Amino acid sequence: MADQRVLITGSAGIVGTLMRPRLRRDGRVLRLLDLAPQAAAEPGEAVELRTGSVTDAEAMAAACEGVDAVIHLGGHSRENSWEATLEVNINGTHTVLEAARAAGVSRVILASSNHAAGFRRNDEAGEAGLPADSSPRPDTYYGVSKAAIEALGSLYHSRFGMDVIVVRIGSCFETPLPLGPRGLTTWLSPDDGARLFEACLGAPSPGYRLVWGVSDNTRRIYSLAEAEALGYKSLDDAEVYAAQLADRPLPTGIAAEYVGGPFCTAPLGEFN
Ligand code: 15L
Repeated sequence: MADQRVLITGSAGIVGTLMRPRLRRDGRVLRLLDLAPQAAAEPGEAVELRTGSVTDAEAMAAACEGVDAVIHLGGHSRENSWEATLEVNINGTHTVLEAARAAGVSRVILASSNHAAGFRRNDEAGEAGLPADSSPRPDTYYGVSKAAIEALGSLYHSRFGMDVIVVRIGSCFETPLPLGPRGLTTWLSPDDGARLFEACLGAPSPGYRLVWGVSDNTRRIYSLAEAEALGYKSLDDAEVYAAQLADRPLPTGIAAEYVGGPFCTAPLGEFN
């Protein structure tokens, strides 16, 4: 049987770098696309390195050739100017989806963010957690761009029958420590991140789905039910880091009340 070929955009970014070793599988080739330099292939590592921008239609058309699925992580991962956010995150995602459609790629996984729903109140989350399909309440231009790509993904599913899974990622870092106490709520461990992407790649005929990307943290406020319905099972809990964060100041005011935390008060349009 031919190898499965998975294109990862933004593969040199934080999440891409964490996923590269974790999404390695026999029978799978990872095609890794980024503008930034990437580590050379390790011996035996089945990767195809591509340099290019998600806003470049020609580069994306070439990157999507012969691909079975796309994991689209590329784009600005924090607040930026409106123009840059529009161009890279929204136009870039449109370019990726269009290239995937034209190449006959049947499955696209889009990295959204908790900041698409950043102005939802933490206390909205009931026992099961905030539902993954809560309508957008962005906290930044960045959050608006993530809400827009959720809508684009839905459009490409409805119009072209593509399977599109959108993951509203909490905070995917090696540990929750750089994030402070909020990370005990929002952390998606890298291993759980890989489990979630595997579930997204493997779920039979998912159609359009919107799921939270979070570990089963003791202090979790996002629902896991939607990701679990795809076959995801979290094995990590940020709480194991709680003692190391005990001395760090707790968020206060708006940052404490809303899902987006400090993004809710970050100056709009300013790179941070
Ligand atoms: C995000 O969407 C960012 O990409 C990431 O850098 C983190 O700041 C994360 O949200 C978060 O909310 O912690």
